[in-house]
Amino acid sequence: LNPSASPTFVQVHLEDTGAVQAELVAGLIGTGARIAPKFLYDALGSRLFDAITELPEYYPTRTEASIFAQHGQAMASRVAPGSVLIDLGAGSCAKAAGLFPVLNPGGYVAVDISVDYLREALGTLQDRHPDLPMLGLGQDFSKTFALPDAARTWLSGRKLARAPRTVFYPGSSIGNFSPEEALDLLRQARVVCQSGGAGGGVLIGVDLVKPAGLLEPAYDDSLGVTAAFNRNLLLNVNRWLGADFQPAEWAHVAFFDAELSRIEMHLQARAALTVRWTGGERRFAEGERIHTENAWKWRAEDFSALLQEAGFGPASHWTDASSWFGVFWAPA
Ligand code: AVJ
Repeated sequence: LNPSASPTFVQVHLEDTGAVQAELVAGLIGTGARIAPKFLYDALGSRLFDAITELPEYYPTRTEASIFAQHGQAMASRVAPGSVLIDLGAGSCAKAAGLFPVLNPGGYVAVDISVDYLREALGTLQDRHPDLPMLGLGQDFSKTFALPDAARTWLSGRKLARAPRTVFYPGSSIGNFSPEEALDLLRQARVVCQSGGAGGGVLIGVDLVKPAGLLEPAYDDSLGVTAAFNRNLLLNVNRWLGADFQPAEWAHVAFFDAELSRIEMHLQARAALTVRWTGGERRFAEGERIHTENAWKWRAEDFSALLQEAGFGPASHWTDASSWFGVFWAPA
């Protein structure tokens, strides 16, 4: 046991506070107000999301876990041992950690926008795996994704510069991106994979199209945890913007748009109200909504085609018995 082992952390300041505030204000003042889903994940939001994954109605996490449990060995035959596992939106790091024994990575890079939460999770994980080099990256990869210079330096320092790179993106978080944005992210992920040694690729979890009667309860559960998760975004925005959103004045709305093949989440004003922040305000009519999240649902053949369009080699995928969820591997 090496008691001094501890993960390295790098905070990537892609945007300063002013830019985040400008983005928020731009989304709030137009008709069709919107706030990006990344604002769901402050420290409390990350914990509420973890609670969501335990809800009876929220099938994705446990379905994906069952696919990993059943097909982990088959996945391991695709993922080069000793590769650097780059975990996008790592959160509690639990999924990747569960795969360490089958995938045998040579390094672990956990990327998450919620850096405080990551710090805690990665610290605990490093205690359990003192010899695995671990790097925490506080980074918003939703607009552009590339490893920062500090990460490359870190990899070189641990003789991992030429190790294959596996971009691990579980949980169907790719569903937050429109098909065009997802294509863009996958292209960037391929560049990251290709800048390591041969044998890299992506391992990615994708929620599949299913009837609205199964999808909608997963985003509007009977305990109201998803509603709390959605409303908590307003508390986070209050801190960023010095705004005075009152969560109780907003109702959680979630529905499946079959045409667009996506779940939409909104916050709907229960009454006419005005929200004020430092330097501005916005009036909302009763029933007016703020669009907070999209969760696209894919057909397996369409997602394989998307990977191919992004330049990856032929994809493999594994599903559960009901084909509710898919885990895809594609070589870079
Ligand atoms: C983390 C984006 C995969 O879309 O299912 C869960 C987020 N939102 N419940 C999802 C979420 C509401 C989740 N992702």
